[in-house]
Amino acid sequence: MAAGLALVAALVAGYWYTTHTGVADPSSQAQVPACLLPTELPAASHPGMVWVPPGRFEMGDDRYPEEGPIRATRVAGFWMDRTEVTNAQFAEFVKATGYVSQAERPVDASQYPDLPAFMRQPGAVVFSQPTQVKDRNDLGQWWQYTPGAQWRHPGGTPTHIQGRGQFPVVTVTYEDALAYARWKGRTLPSEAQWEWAARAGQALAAKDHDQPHGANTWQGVFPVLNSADDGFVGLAPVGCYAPNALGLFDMLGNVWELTRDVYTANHRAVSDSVKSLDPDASGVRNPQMRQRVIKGGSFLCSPDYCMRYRSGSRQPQEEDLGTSHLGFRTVLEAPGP
Ligand SMILES: [Ca+2]
Repeated sequence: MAAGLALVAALVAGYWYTTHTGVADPSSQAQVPACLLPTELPAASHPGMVWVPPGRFEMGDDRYPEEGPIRATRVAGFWMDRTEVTNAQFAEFVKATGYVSQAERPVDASQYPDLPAFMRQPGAVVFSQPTQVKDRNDLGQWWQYTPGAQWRHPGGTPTHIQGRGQFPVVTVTYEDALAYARWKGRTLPSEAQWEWAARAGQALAAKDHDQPHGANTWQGVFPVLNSADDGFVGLAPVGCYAPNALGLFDMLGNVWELTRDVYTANHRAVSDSVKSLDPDASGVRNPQMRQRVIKGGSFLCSPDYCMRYRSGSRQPQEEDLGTSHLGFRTVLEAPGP
């Protein structure tokens, strides 16, 4: 009986942990779901990637000010990872190169003299679901800087990625993502490339702002109630939902994805061609601005709080700060098939 109660208690605790952090319960040995990707043709030119044809489209959206103005944009063809980069893929990179991610390194105190001591420890920002909130403008009620959080422990030290090789790698920074991409002989997508790929050939600006079906987003009342009608409370393994018309999985939802573009408050400030010229640029106009554009929204995007599960949505992300809802995929600028 006691053993039975202990088992129930453990299951309840595990459920709470997973639902509130979106990452693995450290005590759980349960089988973690994985989703089967369609088999690629053996003759695929670049395995794991799909060809995104060139095109001209109306880039942007009008749901939030930072998405406009909608403007005509031309993109050359390129190859793109068909899924977000996974823990298994990032582990392979780390094993081959000995790379130490930014979340594992101490913060340079001279660069950030005003940071409290705990934020100078290696770590990342982790989402934790509160049971109630007083003010939805106070993000600190559900986002916490967590020493010890890094790609192997995306929810903090007690959490792990065992059995989660097919989940998107998270808490990676711009530098980490670019290092991985270069190791593969690739780069990160520009914002225009990413948005064109997510649109999958649709040239006109999207007017549909509805929450997408077939994507890992948030159903319920953010951030206190997550009904997980889409099947996942937290992160989902890559490829659990149908791909878009180009064969790209999870462009919307699951994790936000880093681009190489410097973030500006709207698209009038810097032209797309200038923003994307140099992946190492840490601020085209303002050297203090160390933010990159992220795209696609995440499992935390909900209709009642952050409708950013759209191709035209965009947000800024500090270059050197990892979070538990942020990942990436790579592109290869090479001739088409
Ligand atoms: Ca979900």
